[in-house]
Amino acid sequence: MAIADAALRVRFFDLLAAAADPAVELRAGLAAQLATIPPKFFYDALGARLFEAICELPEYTLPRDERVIFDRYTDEFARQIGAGCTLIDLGAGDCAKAERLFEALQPAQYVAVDIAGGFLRTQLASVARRHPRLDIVGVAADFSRGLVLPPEVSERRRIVFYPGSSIGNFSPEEARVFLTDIHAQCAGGHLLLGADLVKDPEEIVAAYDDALGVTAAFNLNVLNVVNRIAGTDFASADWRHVALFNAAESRIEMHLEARRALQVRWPGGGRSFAAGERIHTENSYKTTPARLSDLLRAAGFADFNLYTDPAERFALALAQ
Ligand code: AVI
Repeated sequence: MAIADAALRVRFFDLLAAAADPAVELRAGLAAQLATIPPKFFYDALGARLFEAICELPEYTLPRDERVIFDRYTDEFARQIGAGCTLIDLGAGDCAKAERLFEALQPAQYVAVDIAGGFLRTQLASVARRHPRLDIVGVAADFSRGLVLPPEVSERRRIVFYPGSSIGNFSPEEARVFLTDIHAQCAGGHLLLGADLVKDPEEIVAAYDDALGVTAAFNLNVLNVVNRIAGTDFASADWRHVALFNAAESRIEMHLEARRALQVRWPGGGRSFAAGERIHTENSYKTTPARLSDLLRAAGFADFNLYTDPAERFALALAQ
């Protein structure tokens, strides 16, 4: 469904209504023996703002590590990609990372995709004001189970931009399936992918359990989102944020832990949680250059280069 924004020339498509019922998905995850809430539900308007705040935290160095690589290699990326591309920004958020590439890439079309549709719409209005001649398409969609793009998205010289290590929020097998689909959708174009690299576990845990408690607020806010979508009666004060590094899986895990024995109800159901019982809310896999290369190959990208910061904390892959 296109909502014309004639004044700003942003064509906006809300594909969320056509997706599977999120209330059903959430209640099934909560009813499971090991309760889960998928991380895509973090990003309501407040969650998106809290994630922006996380990116400013001293402990969460990932955006700065990634920025070092962009500062050094953006011109080289632009040379390889060529001008006039269709820049498809997955999980666009505030669109800032993609916008920093506009000058070098000179895209013919900018396509921003995000599950936080209202937030994205607001951000795109600002992007359109700053880039009045750019063809802009906004898509509110949950692409975690496959990317569907409206026909208005050009197939010409596509570059799928997936920075920030969101690929790490998929399991390795889910990431392979997801990138295989992206490979097909690139239609011979490029993928520019970010991935956080393994480092000292204490440092990783601090990045997901910061001293100010911003990540705790981000994690707890998901309960408010779930209450709205699934009709549950969570009280965030009954839960505590837990972040731990699972070395065997090379991932940080975020959980919400019940502070006391309690009941959670929703229309047509409910469950009890014992004191200390957890809801698993997010995995964030930390990779190595070798594992990232294997993943790209397995997804069908035969031709790629990896770029890291000097301390090898983060990697960007430009793949074709
Ligand atoms: C969006 N994603 C890459 C972030 C991450 O690091 O996994 C989400 C996040 N969760 C807690 N802090 C940041």
